[in-house]
Amino acid sequence: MSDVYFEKNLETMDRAEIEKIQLERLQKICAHVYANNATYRKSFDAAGVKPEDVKTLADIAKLPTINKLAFRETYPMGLCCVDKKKIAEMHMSSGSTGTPVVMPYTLADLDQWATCMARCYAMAGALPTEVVQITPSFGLFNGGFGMYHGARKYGLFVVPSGAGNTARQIKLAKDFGTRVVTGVVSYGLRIMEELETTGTTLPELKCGIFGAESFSDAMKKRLTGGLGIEVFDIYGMTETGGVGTLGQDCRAHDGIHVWEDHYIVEILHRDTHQPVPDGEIGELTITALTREALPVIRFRTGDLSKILTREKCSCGRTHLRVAPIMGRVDDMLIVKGVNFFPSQIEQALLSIPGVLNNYQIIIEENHGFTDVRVNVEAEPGVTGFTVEKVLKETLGFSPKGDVFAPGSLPRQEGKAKRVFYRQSDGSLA
Ligand code: DLL
Repeated sequence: MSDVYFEKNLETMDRAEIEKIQLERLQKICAHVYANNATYRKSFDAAGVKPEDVKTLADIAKLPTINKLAFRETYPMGLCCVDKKKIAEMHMSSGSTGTPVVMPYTLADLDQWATCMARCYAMAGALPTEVVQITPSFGLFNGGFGMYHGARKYGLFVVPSGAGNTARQIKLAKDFGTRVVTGVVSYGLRIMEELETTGTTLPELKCGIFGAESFSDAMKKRLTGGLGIEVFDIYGMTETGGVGTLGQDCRAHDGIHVWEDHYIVEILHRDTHQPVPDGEIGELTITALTREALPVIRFRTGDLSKILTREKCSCGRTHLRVAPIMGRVDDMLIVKGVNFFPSQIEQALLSIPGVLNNYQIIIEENHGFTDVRVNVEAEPGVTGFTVEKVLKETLGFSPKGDVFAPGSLPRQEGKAKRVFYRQSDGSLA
C-alpha cells in the first residue's frame, strides 16, 4: 500500500533501530527526571533503583509505576522537571475526583506534540495542501490545540471552528472545502445526524480523525457509512502530552500504531501491574522518552488494550500496533456477577437496525440489588423488548431497555457521558 508519511525514515525504521533509540532515550529521560524532580527521585529511591540501573530495555520493569493520582497529589506542577520560566503552554483534564491533571509544555514539548500529530494527519492520508476543520474546543482540553499545533507543523489550511454550532460547522466545511474533519467521536456522530436530517452532503470531505471516547467497531462503521469517508481512531491523553502523541490507526485499519521512538508501551496486568505477554489484555502503560517538562515514566493510563503485533504493517510503518481501546480499568461494571464494559453495550445496541447513536447506561439500586437500565434513541418500530433481547444475548443478563424518539436524550458538548448513576432522589449523576 502506498502511503503518505510525515517522517518516513523514522516511521519505517527497523525494530533494532527503534529499540536502540528507545534505550538511549530511556536512560537519558530517567537521569533527567531523577535529577530535576523530587517526587520522581523519592519514588525511584523507594523502589531502590537509580537511573544508572537501566542497562537494557527490559530494565524498565525495575522502575516504579505511577497513575493519575501522582498528578493529583502534586497539583498543579509538582511533577514538572523544568523551571517554570521554560513553560510555554499548559493543558488540563478534569476527572471524576475533581482535582485536575495538568500537563505543562516547553517549546520543545510543543514541537514534539506537533510532530506526533503531523504524523497522524499524514497517516490518515491528508496532504499538506488540504483543509482541516478542527472541531474540539480550543482551551484547557488538549484536543483543539493539539490538532492545531500538528496541522501547523504539517502545513494544512486550518479552519479552527472549535466546538458546537453544528449547522455552522457544515456551512464552513462547504464554503472552505474541508477535506479532513477532526473531533471527539460523539461530535462526528452529531455532524452525521445533522447532515442526515438536513439532507446535506459534503462531497469534498475525504477523511475524519476521531477519538477521545470509547470507539467501538460498530460506531466506526456507522461514522464511515454516514459521513461517507474513511474514519481514523486517534489516541492520546493529557498525561502523555495530548491528542496524537500516542498514535492512530493507518489506512490498513488494523490497530493503532504507537510512536515508539517517542513512547515505550507496556501492557501490565490490571491487578499485579506485572507485564503480560503480547496479545493479552491489560493496562496500557506509557513511558514518554522525548518530553522535557513532564515526561511520564511507566504511567498506568487506566486504558485497557493489548499489543497486536510488532511486525511491519502493510502501510510500511514499523511502530507496534495496539488494539483499539477496549475500556478503562475503572469503567468495568459488575452487575449480577457479570463483568462488562460500556463499550460492549454500545456494540450490542448498534447491531440493532433502527437504533440510533445516542444512549445512556443507568446504574440503579433496586431493593438492595444493582440494576442496569439502557435508554436509547431509535426510529419508530424499535421496541424496548428488542433492545432487552439483544442485550441479554450479548451480556448474559437482562438490563431494562427503554426506547426514546430521535433527538430526545440529552447531549453534552465535548466528550459524551454514557454511564450514569441513579441518586436516591431519582436524579442522574
Ligand atoms: O481525550 C485526547 C484526545 C483528544 C484524543 C481528541 C483523541 C481526540 P484526555 O481528555 O486526557 O485526552 O482523555 C484521555 O480519553 O485515557 C482514554 O480513556 C480516552 N481516549 C482518548 N482517545 C481515545 C480513543 C484526550 N481513540 C482519555 N479511543 C484516554 C478510546 C480514547 N478512548
